[in-house]
Formats: sequence, structure tokens, C-alpha cells
Amino acid sequence: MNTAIITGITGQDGAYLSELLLDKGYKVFGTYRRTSSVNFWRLAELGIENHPKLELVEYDLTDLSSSIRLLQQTGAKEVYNLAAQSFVGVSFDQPATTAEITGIGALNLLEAIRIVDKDIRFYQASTSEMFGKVQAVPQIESTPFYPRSPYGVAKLYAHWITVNYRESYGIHGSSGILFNHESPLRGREFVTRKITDSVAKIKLGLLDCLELGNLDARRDWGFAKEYVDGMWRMLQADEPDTFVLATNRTETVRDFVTMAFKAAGIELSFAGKDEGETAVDVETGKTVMRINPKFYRPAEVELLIGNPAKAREKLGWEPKTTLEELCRMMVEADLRRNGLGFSF
Ligand code: NDP
Ligand code: GDR
Repeated sequence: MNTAIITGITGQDGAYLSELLLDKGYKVFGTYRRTSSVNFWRLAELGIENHPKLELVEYDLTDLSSSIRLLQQTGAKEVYNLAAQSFVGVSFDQPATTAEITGIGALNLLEAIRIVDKDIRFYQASTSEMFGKVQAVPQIESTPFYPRSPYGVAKLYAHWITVNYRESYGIHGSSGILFNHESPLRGREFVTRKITDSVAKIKLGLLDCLELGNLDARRDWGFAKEYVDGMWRMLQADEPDTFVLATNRTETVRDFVTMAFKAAGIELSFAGKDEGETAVDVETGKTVMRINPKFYRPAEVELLIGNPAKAREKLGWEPKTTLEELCRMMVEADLRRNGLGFSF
């Protein structure tokens, strides 16, 4: 039986990847960190919380001996390292913690693989944030990196240590440079879900106005469920490698705001600029979006757009869901959840 470890099982990608591997007949060990109240709502939303082949394991990825024991006790043949302090904004306030979890966490798993069994395959959740202040458009695997946040810097370490263990010890370690991917399971601190959740609340009369930071940032947004399939494909390939997963389309945060309100039947009119920019509901005349400078970042990634040609050619991977479909799916899920009186 195929056996895999997924670190970060409580996150968006951890949930979708678990679903995918369970559907393929894998035994999945999902790791979570100890907190006073662990929340498995995403696994519950997918209906896999109590799946007989899913075992939840407490694990601290900042601890090397804990990483070694994890591999020894599970006998897993594939490790997907998805756990991270993954919020760019927070990384400016907690740079050292971010380095420890997001950077050194990957090293601990690679060291454990080197010690326990070099044949274990490893996936590192790398990110388009490593391109940061972009050096070419669109970005591909060979585009030079220039991270713009402590998160991006930590991820760059994890990326290069994966490449280094591949080259030094022959470990099948692949790095997926994934561009932003979203879904109804996205955390509410990230901009797309913050927008769709707020749009739903405004539509239902539970909120007056959505507050955002930089509306001009451009992102290449895809559907998370399709991206976890790319992760799996990387570990099935004969050779480990580095792959970009992206849609090759970029839109501004402002475009996503317009799209989300439209999906809820609300037409917007924008006025003002910079910190004074607002959006008004054309029908009611009410201001439903305004800028709050507290959401600006000390250094911003202005433009991301990735070309996934290598993944298409070598892995047969392709994004299918359009941004309009994705946005609608997220707004509908948030309308349903808020309508039922809860929202995670
Ligand atoms: P989430 O933020 O939804 O999930 C992150 C996971 O990491 C959660 O399970 C979280 O656990 C866990 N985690 C955080 N801190 C620790 C810690 N100290 N110890 C153990 N576990 C911890 O992220 P996504 O699912 O969106 O992303 C998955 C991975 O892919 C991340 O590494 C992210 O950086 C990376 N990535 C994501 C992209 C995206 O657009 N989604 C794009 C490119 C890369 P808890 O629930 O306890 O907080
Ligand atoms: P990002 O995602 O930083 O790209 O990292 P996020 O959704 O947080 O920000 C995207 C862009 O939107 C701008 N923005 C705001 N962002 C947030 N969160 N809240 C706001 O109110 C707001 N207003 C404007 C941001 O400044 C930014 O430009 C995500 C994470 O999933 C990372 O883990 C992952 O590596 C990258 O995507 C690829």
C-alpha cells in the first residue's frame, strides 16, 4: 500500500491533498501541531475527517528527533511538506519564527530522510513569493529569485536545501514553485477569501464595509484542488525536479473585488485613489469597500504571473478552472456558510 506523510494537514492544501491521496488508496499520516484546540474543519468540509485510512499525528517540524521518529514510525514512502508559517504579512512581525518553521522545518525533514531512508520521496511547498521583485515576466523555473518578505526568504532557503539534498545525496526531492491558489477552504486572512467572505457578509447584511490594503497588486490565482494534483505528479516522476504551477493569467486585487461582488449580484463603482479609494454599491449608494493602510506591507510583491509549460510538458499538469469560476465557487460557499450562521 502507498503510504504518505502530509505535514500541515489542517491547512487548505493539506486537506485537498489528503482527499486526493485517499481517493488513490493511500494510507495518509497527517501531521498537526499541538494546540489547546486543534481545528479539523477543512477535513470535515471534505467529509474525510474520519476516513479509516487517514491517521492524524501530532508532530513538531522544528524538532529533528521528532522528524526522525515520524519517518521511522510511519514507514511512509512519500513526504509532502506543506506545513509553514504561510502568511506573508505576519512574517514581517515574526521573522525568526517564520525562518524556523518555514525554512528549517524543511531541513529537519530532509535530514530525517537522509538518516532513516534515502528512498523516501520529498515534496517541498515552494512559492512564487521567491520571485518577489520579479526579474522577468512571466516567471519560469529559471527566473532569478528576489524575495521581498521574511516568508519569501525562508521559503527560498527551503527550496535551495531541497535542491542541495537532491544533488548531494541523490534524494528524490522536488520543489513545486506554486503561484497563489485559492478555494472555499482558503484561510480568511488571505485576500481572496477575505474578500469573498466579506462580500457574503455584506450581501446578507452582516457587515457594512470591507477594508483592504494594496489593490494594485497583481496575482496569478488558480484553484487549490488542481495544484495538489501537481504535487502528487511531481513525486511520481522518475526524476526529482523543480516545477512552476500557475495559470499564466494575472489580475489585480481590485479586479478580484469587482468579480466577487458581481458574483453576489452587486455592481460596484470605484472612486478616489491610493488611501482614499472606495467602492460604492451602485444600487444602494453605500460604501462597501475602503482602504485601511494597516493592510499595506513594508515591501510588496507587485506582479506575479507564472508560465507552467514545463509542468504541462513533463507532468501532463494543466490548470482548468477559470478565475471567474473559482471566485463564484468561493462566494457561493461563503454565502452558504454565513447564511447558516458560521464561517471559519
Ligand atoms: P495554510 O496556511 O492553509 O496551512 C499551513 C499549515 O501549516 C497548517 O496546517 C498549519 O497548522 C501548519 N503550520 C503552521 N505553523 C506550524 C508549525 N509551527 N508547526 C506545524 N505546523 C504548522 O497554507 P496552504 O495550505 O495554503 O499552503 C500549504 C503550503 O504551501 C504552505 O507551506 C505555503 O507556504 C505553501 N504555498 C501556498 C500557496 C498558496 O497559494 N496557498 C502558494 C505557494 C506555496 P495550523 O492549522 O495549526 O496553523
Ligand atoms: P500572498 O497572499 O501574500 O500573495 O501569499 P495574500 O492573499 O495574503 O495577498 C495577496 C495580495 O493582496 C494584497 N492585499 C491584501 N492581502 C491580505 N492578506 N489582506 C488584505 O487586506 C489585503 N489587501 C491587499 C497583498 O498586499 C498582496 O499583494 C499567498 C500565501 O498563500 C503564501 O503562503 C503563498 O506562498 C503565496 O500566496 C504564493
